[in-house]
Amino acid sequence: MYRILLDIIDKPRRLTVAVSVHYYYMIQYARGFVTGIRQRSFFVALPKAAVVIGSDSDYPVIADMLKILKDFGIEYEIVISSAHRSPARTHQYAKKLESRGVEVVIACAGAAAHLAGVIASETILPVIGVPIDSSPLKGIDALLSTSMMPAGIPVATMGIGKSGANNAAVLAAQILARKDGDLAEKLRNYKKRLARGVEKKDAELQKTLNG
Ligand code: C2R
Repeated sequence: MYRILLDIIDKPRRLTVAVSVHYYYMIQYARGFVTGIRQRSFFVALPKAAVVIGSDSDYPVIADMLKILKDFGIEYEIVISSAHRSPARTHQYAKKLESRGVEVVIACAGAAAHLAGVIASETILPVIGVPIDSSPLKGIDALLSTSMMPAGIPVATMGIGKSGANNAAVLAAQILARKDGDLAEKLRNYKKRLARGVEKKDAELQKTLNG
């Protein structure tokens, strides 16, 4: 890609192009400070996955999910936005996801969790919902509010809490792997590791029981 660009652009213009690209990223970065929606890093490629949480109190439940995304090598961004408490920010963020190159969204919220549904209403990207067990109803409320969407606006709803959050990362990887052979291979290896883990546990159990 860069080689093709270098061939097309003649030498005197290369500096101009480089400076323009540099300023473009500087402007994007500065804009991030104003809107509160930042790229993960100045130089890093645009994120493929967007993780949205309704509150900072949800973070401990989804921390492992971020590790799974990282292990799969998926560029992601994470933002706090609430469909209830910051509706304008949530709508604005959801509307821009597709044009920013994001390919899959993971929306995580507890209690009366309308976050995933509201994001899904503003984008044609696949939205994965994670119900967080943060309320006295221990996530049952969030599970129903995330999953029981009106026909036409689907949210791929995971199970409640940490395992649901981890599955959201795996499902996001599976969606992205349709266009990414390396990621597909990582997923195949991931499944093999899971199977080996079960065999190991079974061997240990048999050893304990049979001496
Ligand atoms: P606080 O801990 O901030 O009081 O939030 C959050 O996801 C969190 O689990 C309590 C819970 O409220 C959830 N929340 C939503 C939405 N915004 C925040 N369900 C929403 O817009 O759907």
